[in-house]
Amino acid sequence: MQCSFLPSLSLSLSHIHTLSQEAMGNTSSMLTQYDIEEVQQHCKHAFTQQEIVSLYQRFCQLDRNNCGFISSDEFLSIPEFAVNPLSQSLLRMLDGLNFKEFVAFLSAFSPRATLQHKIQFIFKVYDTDCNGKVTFHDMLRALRDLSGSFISEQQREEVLTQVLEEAGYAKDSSLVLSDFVKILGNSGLKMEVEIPVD
Ligand SMILES: [Ca+2]
Repeated sequence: MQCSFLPSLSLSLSHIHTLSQEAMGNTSSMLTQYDIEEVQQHCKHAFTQQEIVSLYQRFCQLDRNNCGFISSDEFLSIPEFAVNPLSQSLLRMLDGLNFKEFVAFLSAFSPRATLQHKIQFIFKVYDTDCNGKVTFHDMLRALRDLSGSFISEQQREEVLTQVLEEAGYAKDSSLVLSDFVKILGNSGLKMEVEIPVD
């Protein structure tokens, strides 16, 4: 699988902090040291404690109705994301996350994330029906989502068939995580998230 087939994965949370303080809510903007450590453990230390505090502020800004989790609508309420939309599969993964899950989601984009961690994340993006196997149809759906109308359905099928064949798989193969590790293991994946620390 060529690098051009990978989703372009980068998120910027920097512009969120321009939202008013009011939107943060009062009680929800507090994290105890215990909470911070728990979240840090949950994301396998992909973020520093300071980054987690900063992410929590962003999370509270996103969670406009203070219900403890964010919806994809709330995510899209940020003008920059609406203009430059995240793919549907990423949005689907973000929908309904609580803070701990939100940090775990973002941890694949951390510079401290391992290659294995990043590949697992990409596998999830491609496994559009979440059954632990990535089929030709899963990939087509993910690519349709990622490439939009830039290429036709027929071109997409042709290119995908060719890429699979070059990697040694038939069109009816089901790829599991270890196949992704094999294919992407040497690709020098770049995934980044920008987290401003105040
Ligand atoms: Ca699947």
